[in-house]
Amino acid sequence: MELNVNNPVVLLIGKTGAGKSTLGNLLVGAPHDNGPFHTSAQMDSVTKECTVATISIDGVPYNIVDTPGIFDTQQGTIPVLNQIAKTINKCAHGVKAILIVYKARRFTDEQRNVLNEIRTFLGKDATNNIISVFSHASTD
Ligand SMILES: Nc1nc2c(ncn2[C@@H]2O[C@H](COP(=O)(O)OP(=O)(O)OP(=O)(O)O)[C@@H](O)[C@H]2O)c(=O)[nH]1
Ligand SMILES: [Mg+2]
Repeated sequence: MELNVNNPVVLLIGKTGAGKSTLGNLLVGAPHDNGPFHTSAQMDSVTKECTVATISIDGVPYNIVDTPGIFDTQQGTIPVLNQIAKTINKCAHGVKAILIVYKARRFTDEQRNVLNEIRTFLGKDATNNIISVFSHASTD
C-alpha cells in the first residue's frame, strides 16, 4: 500500500524474526500470517524494505510502517536506519508511536542495545512514544 504523507506514522521496529510483520498484520485486523505484511519463519531477514499499511484509530488514519530487521541482518544497521528515516521523513506529522518488538526472553545487553540505538537514531523525545511489545511469549 502507498504511504499517505498526510498520515502520522506508527513504526514497527526490532530484530529480524522478532515478529514485527506478524504484529502489523494483527493490528490491521488481518490473520497473523496473511495480511499486508509478509511473514516467514526463515532465519534470513524477510522484510527487506519498509512496507506500509493504513490503520484507523478513533477515526484517525495512520501509516503503519513495517521495517526490515535491525542489528543482525546482512544489510547492516545503517542502511536500514537510513531507509526508515527516508520513509518517516516524508510524513508531515512525524512518528506518533514506535512499537519495538522483542522476543520475550531474558532482557540482555543486546536487547538494551536495541533500545539505545533506537533512542540515538530517533532522538531522546522519541522515548516517550516507545511501546515495547513482547512476542513468542507462550511457555512451551
Ligand atoms: N509462537 C509465536 N510465533 C510468532 C510470534 N510472532 C511472530 N511469530 C512467528 O515468528 C516468525 C517471524 O515473524 P515475522 O513477523 O516474519 O518477523 P519479522 O520481525 O517481521 O522478521 P523480519 O521481517 O525478517 O525482520 C513467523 O514464523 C511468525 O509466525 C508470536 O508471538 N508467537
Ligand atoms: Mg518482517
